[in-house]
Amino acid sequence: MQNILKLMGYMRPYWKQATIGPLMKLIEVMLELMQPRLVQRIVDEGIAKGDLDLVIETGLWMLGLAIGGVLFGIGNAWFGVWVAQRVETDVRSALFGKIQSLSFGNLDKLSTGHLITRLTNDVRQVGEVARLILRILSRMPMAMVGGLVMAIVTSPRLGLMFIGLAPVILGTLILVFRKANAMFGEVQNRLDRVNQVTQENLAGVRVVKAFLRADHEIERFGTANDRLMEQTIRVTQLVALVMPFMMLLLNLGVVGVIWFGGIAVTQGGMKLGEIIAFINYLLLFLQSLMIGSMVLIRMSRAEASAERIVEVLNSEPELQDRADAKRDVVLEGQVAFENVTFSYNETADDPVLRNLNFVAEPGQKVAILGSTGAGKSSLVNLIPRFYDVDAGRVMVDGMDVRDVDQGTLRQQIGMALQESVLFSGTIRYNIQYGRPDATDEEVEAAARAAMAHDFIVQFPDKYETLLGQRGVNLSGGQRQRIAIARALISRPKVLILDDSTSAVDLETEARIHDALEQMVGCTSFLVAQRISTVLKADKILVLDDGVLVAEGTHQELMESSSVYQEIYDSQLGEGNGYGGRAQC
Ligand code: DCP
Ligand code: MG
Repeated sequence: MQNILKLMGYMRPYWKQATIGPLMKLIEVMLELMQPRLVQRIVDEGIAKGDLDLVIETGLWMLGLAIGGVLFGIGNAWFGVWVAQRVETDVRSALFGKIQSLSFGNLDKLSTGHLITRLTNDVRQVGEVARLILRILSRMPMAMVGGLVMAIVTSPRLGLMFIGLAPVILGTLILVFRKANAMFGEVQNRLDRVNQVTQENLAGVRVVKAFLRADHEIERFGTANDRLMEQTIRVTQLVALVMPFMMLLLNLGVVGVIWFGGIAVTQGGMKLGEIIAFINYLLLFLQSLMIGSMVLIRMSRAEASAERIVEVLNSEPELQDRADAKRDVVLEGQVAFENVTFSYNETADDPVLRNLNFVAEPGQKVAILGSTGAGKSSLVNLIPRFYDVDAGRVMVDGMDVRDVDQGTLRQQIGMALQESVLFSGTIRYNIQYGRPDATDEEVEAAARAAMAHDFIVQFPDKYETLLGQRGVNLSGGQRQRIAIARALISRPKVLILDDSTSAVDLETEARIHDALEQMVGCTSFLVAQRISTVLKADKILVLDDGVLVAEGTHQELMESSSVYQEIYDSQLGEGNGYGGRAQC
């Protein structure tokens, strides 16, 4: 229960309301505790002695107390909901904020499906627990202790009944509690799986349709869904057993009281009102115990959720800024790799990049060429320090990127990631995403440089055209060009385009590169598959399986690098074979 209790710490800012609410519950219970005594008075002193005035007077008291109880109950509900809802919202915000602060490395490990479950279902569970604690559980101590004390005060002899019942009830509760706890954990795991399958399916629903795999997906989803159902049924059935069992014990208790009490009454040692009052206190005690234990079971269910939330909240971003990290430095744009070795998984014995060395001077255009999987994206991701190197150093302007504040560094690096992800919103919003205070002229200039202006103005709404989620209503090449404009708009000192023109036709691609050429003062890294893209670069880096096999201008490489010549021949040389065609 430690995680759920930890999250209840989010009540702290609202401690006043979180205290007033349960206090009101306390008063409500106290008023309730007086009722059975009044009933006893009506029966033993009013009815038995024919004193009508006493009956009416006591009745009015009971009515007044009942009304008071309702009012305090309403107050408790009001404050309970008020606080619980805020706790839920605050936990959700904290979680969301934490996710934003995590590094690429952390995010590679947490799947989107899991994060969505945490942000929605898990957070709701925590809010529900806060509500239950403030509204129901706060009743338990007072009702149980008060009920017990009042019952014994009312009738010490019948009070012995408690001693027989209590161990049985408590024992059962603890047993069920333990078992349910573990089972609820499994429910959450299976719910995770359902969410993961759903999320993956929705993200790739077009692929599913293209490959006619809907049946397979339905089956996959069905399996996960059924497994969730089975486990939920199992645990719900277990918990459902508790109520009838408790009712049985409760009724046995009542029968016991009436049995022994009845004998005592006929023998003249006890009055009828005493038994009635005692039964009422017994009921109050047992009901609170039952409802309270239900709440505890709910809490143990929420513990699994809380654990997953706390796990994210406690995770530290893999990349931290040093305390003395340099802020507010203005970059010239020199980038250098010194003996860089990098792998995503430090235990892997085959690193993704091995012993890389090169220097890109400010303003140079550097092209990175290499087959798929060679490590091109990995290389450029090291420049804005999305990941840390295993060995060696990545330098900007002679500073190790680990010595520069991440914000300062990334602000001056414009990047179009390999997968051009856009957000729902207008085209202008998406371009301005790179620099929210950019003016309309700057947006247009960036769009022109990225060869996006012409197609944007052909839309009826031009820059105000609304994009769907992830920019679905654009073609792949259009999306790439908006992503380039987004990278350009911050007028970065270092520009990285990771295969950003792969879906653009050759002519437009050439024009984009011409436009980039005009942009002075920015060091650019162009990851490319096509050799035509790299012909004009100041420097071409040829990567092969994580190793830098050649470096130089087109002319130099044509003379010195056989790997480069091969690529050239296969794409632009005689025959233009694009070798190794797949057979149809
Ligand atoms: N890799 C990994 N974990 C990631 C990303 C990549 O383990 N989060 C691995 C897969 C490849 C290697 O790293 O074996 C290099 O991947 P890159 O994405 O750097 O490769 P490229 O960018 O060169 O390939 P492509 O041209 O397909 O984009
Ligand atoms: Mg790549």
